Amino acid sequence: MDEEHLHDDLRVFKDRNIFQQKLRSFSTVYLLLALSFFLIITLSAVSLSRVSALSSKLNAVRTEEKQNQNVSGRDFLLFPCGPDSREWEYFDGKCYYFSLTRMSWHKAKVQCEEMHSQLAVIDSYAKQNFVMFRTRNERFWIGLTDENSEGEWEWIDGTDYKTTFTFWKEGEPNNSGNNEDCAHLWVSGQWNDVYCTYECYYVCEKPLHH
Ligand SMILES: [Ca+2]
Ligand SMILES: [Ca+2]
Repeated sequence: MDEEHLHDDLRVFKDRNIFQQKLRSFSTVYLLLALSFFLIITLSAVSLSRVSALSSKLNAVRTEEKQNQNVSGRDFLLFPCGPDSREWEYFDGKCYYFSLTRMSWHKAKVQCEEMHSQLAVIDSYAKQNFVMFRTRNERFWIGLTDENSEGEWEWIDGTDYKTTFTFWKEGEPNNSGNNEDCAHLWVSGQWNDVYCTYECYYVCEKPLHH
C-alpha cells in the first residue's frame, strides 16, 4: 500500500465518520422532536380533560343553582306569579291583577281577557279577604253581572251564584234606577251593583300555571 492509497483510505474513513456523526446528530434531533411532540400531545390531552372536567363541574353548579331557584329560590317563593313583575299577586294557586286605571265593566272584562285572565270570581271568604285588603275601599269590578236577566246574578266563569259565597253590602243589590247590572267591591270590600258603564278599577285572576 503506498502513501497515496493510505491517504485515500483515511479520507474515506474520515468521511464515513463525519457521515455517521451527522446521522447521529440528526437522529438526536428527530428523537427530541418526537419527544416534544409526544409531550405536547400528552399535555394537551391532560389540559383538555381538565377543562372538560371543570366545565362539567361548572354545569353541575349552574344546574344546582337553577334547581335551588325553582325549589327554594326566594324569588319564586315570594313571587310565584313572576319575580320580574309587580303587577300580578299570588293567592291560593292563582294570580291576581289589581288595575291602576278605571274603565267600564265591559272594557275591564276585555282587558282581563287580553291578559289571558278573567274578572275575579269571588267564591270564598278567604278569596274575598285577600282581594278586599288590596282594593282598600276603592271600587273594583268583579266578574259578576245580571245583565242577561234582571236579578239573576251570574259569575262570568259559570260558577253557580245561588250556591256560592256572597258579600253584598246591606241593601244591595238594589238595581237603582233599574239600571244596575254589574258588581264591584266597595267600602270594606262589600259588593254593590252599579250601572255597567260606570268607570272604576278592576280585579283580574288567572291560574298560576297558565
Ligand atoms: Ca240589575
Ligand atoms: Ca246598587
